Amino acid sequence: MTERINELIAEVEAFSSRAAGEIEDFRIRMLGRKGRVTELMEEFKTVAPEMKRTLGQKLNELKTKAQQRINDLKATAGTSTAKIPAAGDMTRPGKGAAEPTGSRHPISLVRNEIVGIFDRMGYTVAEGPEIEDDRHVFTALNFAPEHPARDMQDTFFIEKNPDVLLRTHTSSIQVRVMETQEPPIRVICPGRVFRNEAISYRAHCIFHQVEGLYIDEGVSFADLKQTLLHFAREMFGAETKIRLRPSYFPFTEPSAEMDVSCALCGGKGCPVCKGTGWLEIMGCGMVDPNVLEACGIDNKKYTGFAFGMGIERIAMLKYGVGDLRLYFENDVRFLHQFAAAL
Ligand code: 2NM
Repeated sequence: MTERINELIAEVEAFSSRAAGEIEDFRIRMLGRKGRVTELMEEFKTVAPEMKRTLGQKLNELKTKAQQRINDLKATAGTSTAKIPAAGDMTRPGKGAAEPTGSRHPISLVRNEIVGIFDRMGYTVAEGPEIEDDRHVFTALNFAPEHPARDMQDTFFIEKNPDVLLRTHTSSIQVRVMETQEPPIRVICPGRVFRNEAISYRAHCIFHQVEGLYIDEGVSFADLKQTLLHFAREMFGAETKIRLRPSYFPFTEPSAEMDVSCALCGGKGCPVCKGTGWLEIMGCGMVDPNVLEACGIDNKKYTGFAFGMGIERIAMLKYGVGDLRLYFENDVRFLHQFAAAL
């Protein structure tokens, strides 16, 4: 009998469950009316009196242990599922960056960089409508009535109305600024522009420009040069050199194209600068007095300079993009390459 009691004590100690049903079954099997412990209690009545003391103690130990074990298990039964909140364990370590992060478009990156440089020189950003009228795109900017840019082949007109068109440059924003603000004026105008071009790797009917304008008393070509030199050094590095070549635009006189020394070869000549050591990046000049007059600014009192650049071209140089069309296709394989840039 001692042996059977010890076996049952071992069984009680080994038993474990979190399921309330299993624990109740175990209780019935041990302590129920026909349970193992109850059976032994019955048997105990018949043992020899000299055995009663030790066997009685053993039997009590078994009964107490079984009862204690069952009570303990019942107290924790069901907790593993019932008490965990629907969201799961909130203290569990995270899975890391499971959601892929987005990236800025290279055109936005370069635009933000250009705007940032001029912002630090005290320029403010101005924007304007993409659908414009003839006056803001051509007439106020000193384009002659028969200028070829006014032709259907270069400009998108809307519904055959010659006075509703898509802007071909962001200078139309600057006309709106000059019409409404008194000098001193310092604005930087980023935006989309539209030209009726056949799409290829080097031309597109939509592209992006940033143009700048500075008007005050006594503004000279020297101010233009120093401003653009500072811009070039900020944008392409402190070692960058600039050169200005004479050019022509209807809205500036004199006009120039600005080149920067090629950052890839340091000016020695390489395939990117086609052996010249220079890269053309923008047009500029002193605002034509006719433009100031057309916009209601006293051209005896004020002078100004203006400049304009294509964002796609600068982004191509900066990121080594060989085909303009990539900027407009929004292929994620292209866009993801700019995820690290800010
Ligand atoms: C360029 C080149 C040179 C320009 C001129 C003006 C305005 F409105 F003041 F007349 N805005 N932008 C300008 C001058 C733009 O882009 C190649």
